[in-house]
Amino acid sequence: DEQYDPQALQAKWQPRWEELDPFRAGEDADDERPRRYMCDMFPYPSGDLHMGHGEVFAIADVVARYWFQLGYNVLHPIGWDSFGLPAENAAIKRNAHPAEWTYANIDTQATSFKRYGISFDWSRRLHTSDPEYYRWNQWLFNRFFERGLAYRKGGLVNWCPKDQTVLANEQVVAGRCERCGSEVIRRELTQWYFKITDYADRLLDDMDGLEDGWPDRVLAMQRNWIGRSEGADVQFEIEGRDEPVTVYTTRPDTLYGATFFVVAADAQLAEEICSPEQLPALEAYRAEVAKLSDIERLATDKEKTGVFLGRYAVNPVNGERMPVWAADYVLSDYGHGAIMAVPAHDQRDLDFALKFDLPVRVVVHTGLADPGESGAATAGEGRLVNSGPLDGLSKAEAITRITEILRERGTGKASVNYRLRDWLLSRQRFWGTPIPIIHCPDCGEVPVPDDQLPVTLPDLRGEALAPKGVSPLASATEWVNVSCPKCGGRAQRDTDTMDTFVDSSWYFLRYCSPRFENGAFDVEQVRRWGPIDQYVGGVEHAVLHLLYARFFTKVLHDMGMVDFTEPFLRLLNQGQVINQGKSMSKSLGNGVDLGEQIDAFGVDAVRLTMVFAGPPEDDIDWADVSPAASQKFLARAFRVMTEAGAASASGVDFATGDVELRKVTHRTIEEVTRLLDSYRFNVAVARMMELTSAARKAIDSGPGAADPAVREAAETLAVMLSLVAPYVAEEGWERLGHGPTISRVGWPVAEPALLVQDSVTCVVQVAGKVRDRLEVAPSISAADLEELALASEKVRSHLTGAPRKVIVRAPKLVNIVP
Ligand code: ANZ
Ligand code: ZN
Repeated sequence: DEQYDPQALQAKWQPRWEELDPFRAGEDADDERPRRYMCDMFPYPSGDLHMGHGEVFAIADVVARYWFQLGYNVLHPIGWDSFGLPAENAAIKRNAHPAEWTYANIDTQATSFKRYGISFDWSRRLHTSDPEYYRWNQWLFNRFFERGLAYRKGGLVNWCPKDQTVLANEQVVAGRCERCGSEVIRRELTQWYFKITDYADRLLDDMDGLEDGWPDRVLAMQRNWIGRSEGADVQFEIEGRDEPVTVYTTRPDTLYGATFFVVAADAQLAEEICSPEQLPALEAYRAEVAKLSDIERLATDKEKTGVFLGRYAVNPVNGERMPVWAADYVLSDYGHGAIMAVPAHDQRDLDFALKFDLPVRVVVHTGLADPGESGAATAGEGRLVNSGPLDGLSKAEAITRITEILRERGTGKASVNYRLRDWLLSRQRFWGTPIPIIHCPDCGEVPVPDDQLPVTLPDLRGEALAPKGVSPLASATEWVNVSCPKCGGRAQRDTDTMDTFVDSSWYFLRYCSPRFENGAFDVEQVRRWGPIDQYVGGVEHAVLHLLYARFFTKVLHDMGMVDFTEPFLRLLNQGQVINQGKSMSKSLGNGVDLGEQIDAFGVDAVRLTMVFAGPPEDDIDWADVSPAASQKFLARAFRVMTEAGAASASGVDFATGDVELRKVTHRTIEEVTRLLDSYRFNVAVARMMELTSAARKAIDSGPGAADPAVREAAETLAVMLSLVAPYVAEEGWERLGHGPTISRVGWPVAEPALLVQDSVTCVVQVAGKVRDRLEVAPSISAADLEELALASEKVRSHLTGAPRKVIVRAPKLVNIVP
């Protein structure tokens, strides 16, 4: 059959691939091939695969299949991130168990992945909601607990009123729940945390080594999220209070310009300091502040608010009395929850001063207008003024000097602060990993012994899962009440589950030995495969998953379990698939269904469209691309392979083929290789299209289908296409007389002799006589050719000065009139 029928090819090859299983990673210890580890961020099983999946997996598969063709021993696993809220919400709605929805969706997605032809090693498949997986979350929790890296503390936490659970800082976006969009409120709760702040410096410093492999914007987002800030702690006496209050400042050089003092309104300190007369005003103000998110509180354009606390702080360097205020623009959980306000050089302080009529004193002379009058604080460089011993110094000199002075007097010291907070781990929801802790009235927090793991979830379903502010696990009384592993007395299980980001922080290590029974992963196997050479996924994980996974890797490194400190050497963030310039959404009605696209155009055409649309980082507007055109191209490629296969036998000597076509083929090999190495996949596809056209021309109006060069072009095309359109490539390969499968037959290598650029001979005449012949490129410009001709020794020896006239007929003739 000469017709290209994508659905028929899918029906033919998918079952054969399942049988052949060509993408199993080599497990032999003596397998000498160099190894590569490709990992796609694993999917969440919320229904069938969507267009976004279609894009990311198509792009990652180009790289993985390229590595297979290059002869690497490739690990390319797949699994599911299968705990989480949507399953639970669906279960409540349908009065079912979350597992039913979850595993049904996993099956759907697995089937779709197989149809989509992604080069996975299916034998390593894992699901984080399997007890055999989450058992190791618990085991790792125990290790973190032993090291003091998992701890419980009380404090104000982010609470989503709709999902009825706490959220990590990373899950609060612009004051709203990352999942459901509800406005997040603050609640006082005792919760489990991972001590990621212990690793802040290393998380920051090790990013230097990722500069070449990671997108700049992700590095910038992580640096900003960790937010290392260098400055000084300065102690201020408060009149009528024994204890001094410490503030953190990045500008200790401006200490002489501090004219008032501000305490975070919601900090304990505010009521400690407050005079009795001002307490009612403070209480009223606090009630207002409690309604705001951090983002709103910190917004620079927000009208400043605050209350005077009826007290004075004393500036440690000049003894000046400064009124103490409480305000919401100072946060209780950053620095020390109190600041010295320098209105001349800090805009927020200036706004506050102007609102409440507080003094403004310039201490850095910048040459700009007086902030008290202009309303614009000056933060730039300048010389110090009004600052006693600092006068005349630059900003940097003054920072060094004042820090010394404070240290000598014992009222301050250099200090570093981070924006990063510890990772809040506890969730008051059902469908997650139970925290393996037993609370004993006598022994306190007792980890469930390793040999009793996993602590599996009790069998709750439907209404029992409805959010009620405490974990649904608390209602499973039999499950909750246990005896203490230490003293045997009556005790209770912790009823919270872990943030599902714990699951995704180490799954890529589990892939190396997914059935390992003696630990989270086989250290030897991770040594073999790790770290991941190429990680691919969405930029929305820039500060969540990617930061947590880096943290876990470092902890595991410190435990001696992995020998690297960064999990992902290279990171690719694919763009989004949008439609008509907008994100796809139900309300806009611009959704495109991946399954429907595949039914209409075939897997290969959809994959090729995804890869051909543009650079992998760019968004794809589905309204601007044409899967129909992709399908037409694949039909052309199919016919070239079919006709070449029918007209000649495999194994012929290509060297006897048509040289012009051979040159095109080998130049294509050379260029496509280079383009793939630099991740310019869309341009690589364009070159494949050109090769197809060249082969077509050779068949129709050149040496004909039987020419060995046509077969060479068709075989080259098949291997290249196998990265993007595996079905048509596999079929073409078979029609070219080769047998299954094309998946790892080897990447073609260009013959240098065929890469030599064509040249033409240019005649150079002086006064009508031929004086030289030059070999030049056919595409040479007239200006270049003239320069070349005038530079020739043979020509110059016949010239006495500048020529009167030069007539250039590129590329064949230069005529010089002396
Ligand atoms: C005096 C000063 C003068 C400041 C000046 C800045 C400019 P980063 O870079 O984010 O670390 N600050 C300190 N603790 C704060 C808190 N809990 N809430 C809100 N603001 C706080 O910012 C550090 C600066 O933010 C500190 O330096 C302090 O203001 C303020 F010309 O101190 B600065
Ligand atoms: Zn006990």
